[in-house]
Amino acid sequence: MTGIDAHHHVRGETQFLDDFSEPAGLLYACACCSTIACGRITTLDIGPAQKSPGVVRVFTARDIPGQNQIGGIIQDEPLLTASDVHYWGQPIACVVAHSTRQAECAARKITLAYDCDEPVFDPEEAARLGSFIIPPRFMNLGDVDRAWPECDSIVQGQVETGAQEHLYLETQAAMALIEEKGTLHVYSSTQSPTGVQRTIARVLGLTMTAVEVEVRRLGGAFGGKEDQATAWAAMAALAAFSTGHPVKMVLSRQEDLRYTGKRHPYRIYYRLGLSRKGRIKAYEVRIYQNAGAAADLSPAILERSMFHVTNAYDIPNVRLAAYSCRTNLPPFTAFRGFGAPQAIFAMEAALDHAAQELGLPRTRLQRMNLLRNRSQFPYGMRVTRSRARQTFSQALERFHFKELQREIAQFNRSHDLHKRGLAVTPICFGISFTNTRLNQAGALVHVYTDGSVRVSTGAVEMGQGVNTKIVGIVAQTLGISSELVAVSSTSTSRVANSSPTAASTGADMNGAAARRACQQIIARLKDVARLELGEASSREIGLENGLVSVANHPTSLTWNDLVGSAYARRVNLSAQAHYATPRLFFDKTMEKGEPFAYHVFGTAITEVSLDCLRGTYTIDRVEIVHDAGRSLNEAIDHGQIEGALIQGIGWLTLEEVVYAGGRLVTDTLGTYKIPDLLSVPEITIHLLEDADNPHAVLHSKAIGEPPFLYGIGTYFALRDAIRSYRAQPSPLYQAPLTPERVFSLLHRPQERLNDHEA
Ligand code: LUZ
Ligand code: MOS
Repeated sequence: MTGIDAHHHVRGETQFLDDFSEPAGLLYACACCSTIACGRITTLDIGPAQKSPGVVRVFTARDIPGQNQIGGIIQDEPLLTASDVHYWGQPIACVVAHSTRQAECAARKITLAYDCDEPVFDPEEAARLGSFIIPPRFMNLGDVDRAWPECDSIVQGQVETGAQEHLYLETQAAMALIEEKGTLHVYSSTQSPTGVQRTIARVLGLTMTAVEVEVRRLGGAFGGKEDQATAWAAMAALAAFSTGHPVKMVLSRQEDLRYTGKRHPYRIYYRLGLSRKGRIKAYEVRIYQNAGAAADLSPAILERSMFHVTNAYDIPNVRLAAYSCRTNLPPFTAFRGFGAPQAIFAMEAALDHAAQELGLPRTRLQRMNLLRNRSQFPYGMRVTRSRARQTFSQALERFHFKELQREIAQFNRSHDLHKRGLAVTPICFGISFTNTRLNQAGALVHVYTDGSVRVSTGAVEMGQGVNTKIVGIVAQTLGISSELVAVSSTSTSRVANSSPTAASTGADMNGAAARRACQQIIARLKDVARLELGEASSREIGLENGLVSVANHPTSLTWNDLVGSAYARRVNLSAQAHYATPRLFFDKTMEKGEPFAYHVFGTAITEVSLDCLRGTYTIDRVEIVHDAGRSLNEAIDHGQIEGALIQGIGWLTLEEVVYAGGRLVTDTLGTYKIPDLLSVPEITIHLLEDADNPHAVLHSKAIGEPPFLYGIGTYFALRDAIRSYRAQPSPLYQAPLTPERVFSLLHRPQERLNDHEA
């Protein structure tokens, strides 16, 4: 089954928020944001802006009727700051006018003056100043101190990963309408309708029942709309609530780039101890997360980093310290992988370093240390069904790794100025929100008297295909054609208290809830079928291919007749259901528990070519064996793997976020580069066969985030190629590995080399 939106997408007919038909009297909002990184506002004069043509009203902190607070995990972020400025681009005022242009023009007339303080941008400097988002966290497995003396080799080093812009095609957007009796209907481009609803209620001093938030679909999100869609929706709601007019707020690309948070930059220090043969004995990591100026989702992201420090490896002794550092940059936020990519990159860097030190192939070290069944993670959980070894060996065999390795070595011997590189990347990603309470979902299913079915869940469609998967689950459960099933927009009035569509759990949890709702309806319909068929009620009634079956034999009773009969007999044809992922728990005082329902495994092989004179490179081929469970939809899963891989490659190669004095320098697509069609490698994906998974709906596995990690192979394949040209000094693993940085690794002055390989 192809994606249910595909037809409309390719014809350009799909409606995104800014395409919705505009209500009469619609006003347009624009934010006025700070132009310093740290200090206090001494003058804020909105007078000239208020007199500007077309302006209806200018809002500042003083106009907020409820709490001026949008922080989710920690209440440390005002919607509009009245005094203290913590980052360049922090919202101060919101201008509402009859056109976007008029609002933007007026926003520039707001007069601001500040007392400036010294900003802090470096996470370790923030840590030295004691500037943390949450108290540092520590986690231990085994005893590293007793393990170090037993190691034959110990390497230590430093890893730096950069920020990453989400670059969803649809920028942040919201439209708020007043309904009768002072209630609001808000369309928001958010992954978290309930989060937006809760925050708007708080900001306006309303109950949550007074605010309905509705989401049709998003033009991409990638985590960037998990928390950070809220501010713009709250501003539109504030303006609509106060003026009585509908208000729309859509960020321009440049506003979106400048004002919204990105993937967190991390600095990580590692120490890895191994036996002579390459068995890992001990791993110590210190993680500095650059959180930016407010908590946003940083504590949860740090937690996922902590849970992924050992990637797909069994390491008996681990010591970990994790710091979420408050700096004067726009609050960094969720981005596909949610802190795991940084931690896993550090693990792979440490292994790369150790392989150089021991003079062993990196793949040997990887293979020797892969997770086994019952291996324990530092957070206490044991692996139930490790597919780390299975995917690793399959990838190497299926894609003829040995021959490839030989061929590349041969190529590198016979070429001086062109080198090729190779890397294998096993991955392991835990599925469930690390915050246990979020692991619940709801669904509402209606069967209409013509046999068509409408399903609503808390899931937000953002191009990832969750609606298509849910249609598939509903059709399969009811035994009817998927053409009979439609998915409603996501609304807080249809499904309440939904968790954000995030953590790769959208289809898992909402699909499971939808299936449960269908099962309730089926139970009632089976009773109706027994009455209709007059069969012995002991025999097994089924629903398949639109027909009722008895003991697996189709009868002439159709789905439509059955539904009609149920209605005539006054049987309820609607059901609401709830799903809560079973067994999860986590004890933060012990830092131990079972935070995940299961893990996703896979292995990628990455092949690159390097032009050593210029520092330019191509990513030639990526070959992947991935554990998707029993895929709910292979086309969608392939698409998710390809997209995530390319996004991961971008993070580690081209995409460089640069700030100067806290102001984003790379604030256009002329200066911020993402992979384009021509830089995409040849991708081969093999989904693991016979891969059941009892822990998710219909034995599937979550797909959204794990394949992002395959991009990590690119970095190490490039380092491999660079080493073939020139031995490298003791490594600082710094990403992104832009052509500029590659050039400097290839050609920097010789005297600075402190050679490990020569
Ligand atoms: N969001 C969240 C996430 O709130 N908690 C998580 O554990 C998570 N993991 C991945 C992506 N988003
Ligand atoms: Mo998330 S990074 O919104 O799954």
